[in-house]
Amino acid sequence: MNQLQGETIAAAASSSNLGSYDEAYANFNWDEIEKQFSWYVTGKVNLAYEAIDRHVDAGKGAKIALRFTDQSRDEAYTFEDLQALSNQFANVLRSYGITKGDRVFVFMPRSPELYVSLLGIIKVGAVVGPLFEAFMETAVKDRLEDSGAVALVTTPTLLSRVKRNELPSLKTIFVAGEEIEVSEGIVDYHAEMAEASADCEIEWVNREDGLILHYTSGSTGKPKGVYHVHNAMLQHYYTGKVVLDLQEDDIYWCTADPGWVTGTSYGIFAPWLHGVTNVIRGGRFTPGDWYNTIQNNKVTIWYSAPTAFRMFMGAGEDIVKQYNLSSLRHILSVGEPLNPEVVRWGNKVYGRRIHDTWWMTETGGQLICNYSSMPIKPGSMGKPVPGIQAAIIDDNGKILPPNRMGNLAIRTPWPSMMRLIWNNAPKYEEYFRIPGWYISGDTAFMDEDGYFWFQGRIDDVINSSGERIGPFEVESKLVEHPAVAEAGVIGKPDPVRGEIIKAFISLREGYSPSAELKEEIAKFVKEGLSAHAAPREIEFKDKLPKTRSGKIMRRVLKAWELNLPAGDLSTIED
Ligand code: 6R9
Repeated sequence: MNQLQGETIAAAASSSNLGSYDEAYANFNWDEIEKQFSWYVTGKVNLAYEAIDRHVDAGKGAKIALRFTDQSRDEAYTFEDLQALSNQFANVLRSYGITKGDRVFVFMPRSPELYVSLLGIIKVGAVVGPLFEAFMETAVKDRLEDSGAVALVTTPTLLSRVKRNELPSLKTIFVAGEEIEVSEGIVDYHAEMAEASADCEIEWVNREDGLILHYTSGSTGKPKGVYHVHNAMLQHYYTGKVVLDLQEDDIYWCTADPGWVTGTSYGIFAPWLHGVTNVIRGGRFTPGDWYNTIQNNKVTIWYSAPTAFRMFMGAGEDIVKQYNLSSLRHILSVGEPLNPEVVRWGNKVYGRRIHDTWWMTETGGQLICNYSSMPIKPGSMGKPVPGIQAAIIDDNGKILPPNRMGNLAIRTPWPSMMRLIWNNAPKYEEYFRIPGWYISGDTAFMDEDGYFWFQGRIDDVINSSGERIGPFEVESKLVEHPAVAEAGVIGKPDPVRGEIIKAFISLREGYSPSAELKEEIAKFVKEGLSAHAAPREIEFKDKLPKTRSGKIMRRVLKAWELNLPAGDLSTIED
């Protein structure tokens, strides 16, 4: 099915939290994980306590929890600092009547205030809704309206994008900035924080009480509010241990914004549940800035995305040599298929393997991953996390044998599984239409060794002359060509073949579009992959349309091609 299946990169000899994958998988038991938390004793829980206060109670209050840098700030906060600040904000929230179950949104660029606010919201038992700072008026309004948000934390600049008069449920807006003009419903965040007590009685909730609401775009219609509960922390904690491989002295950097689920589950919850030092970098930055962040903070674990790794590959090897990246112990990726070429490049240039991880907003945590103790097959997402059963099934729920492409499905339930789509029960039920399974909407196959190989979103699979082709395989071959920086592949309707493959390509520095180059690239795929997988049409673009989490938006490419409406574009990058 895939000519890459035989290639493996062995695990490094160093020790890891997981140890033998097969043993961990066979002996796994969620009860053992639960025993590590205080709720096992009290029956009540609060994720913010487990992430921050518990470490203070355990005598680690003076340890650095957060190192924040952007163009204008460079600050460090201990666990004790975060405990006090989030207590203060929890008290501010309470003084405005905000209580358990309320939806409170954060709409601000990455800053210490964002992280403090988010923790404070969780401490009062409210449900936090993080938004990308780049959202414009309609995107903000849709989400606040659908969720019935009662409060929002934002900055003076972003406040102008909040249509207050059209949002009757939105009672209070906390504005964090200088010289805030206070008026009905507009509160000066810093002034209130200065007055608030740093002691606070945490709202102890049930495991199944609401934690976070992440809006994510479908291909059509409005974004869906994916609702997660405190119980998800079991998955955050366990995957933090065995996938991120978090250990006491690690300096951890997840590059994702909290507007994306990666920026909360693994940018906040997993690292702090483990009490490690978390590096947060704000602002936009160049490859040099990224490497600088690793070098200056002595980052040991780095979690990023294929779009970033492709950018580094494009920027080349020379720039890597200008930095000392020797602190790095473990590198991970999520969000999109990780092209084998990128894994090979990373292994050569960083001298470290890049570990792909697969999961979704809806799954709340990592489900299929590569582990530091297991061989990597470049191009494969790896194997199910212990405690998770994954399979490839057909549309009737029949489990398919190895090497057959089908629906990537997960046995229900698991601790971080979404519990609701806000206001949209029919949408929720679609994911569970086959009894006993969660249907991801991705297609994949599993090989004889139990490794899973991503093929595409169901809607993206191409059918050309009766052959089913996953766009990812073609895109990965395309980025092996020296001229290609990024590629997005779609099926274009064709009267003879059903569909033909069309590739949209952005070129690397130093290459310019030409008919010869198109031919050469098509030939490269034909010879390297197969004739039926070679694009019959190629179009060069300066940039490909991407989401804020770095995913190439194939449905936008398709809409361009077919002159159709592109659906919800609120998460597009530009
Ligand atoms: C965490 C996150 C989910 C969709 C998912 C899939 C794609 C994510 C991937 C991957 C191939 C990986 N995806 N990780 N595809 N390999 N390692 O990304 O959540 O933004 O909801 O996206 O992203 O198509 O279904 P979300």
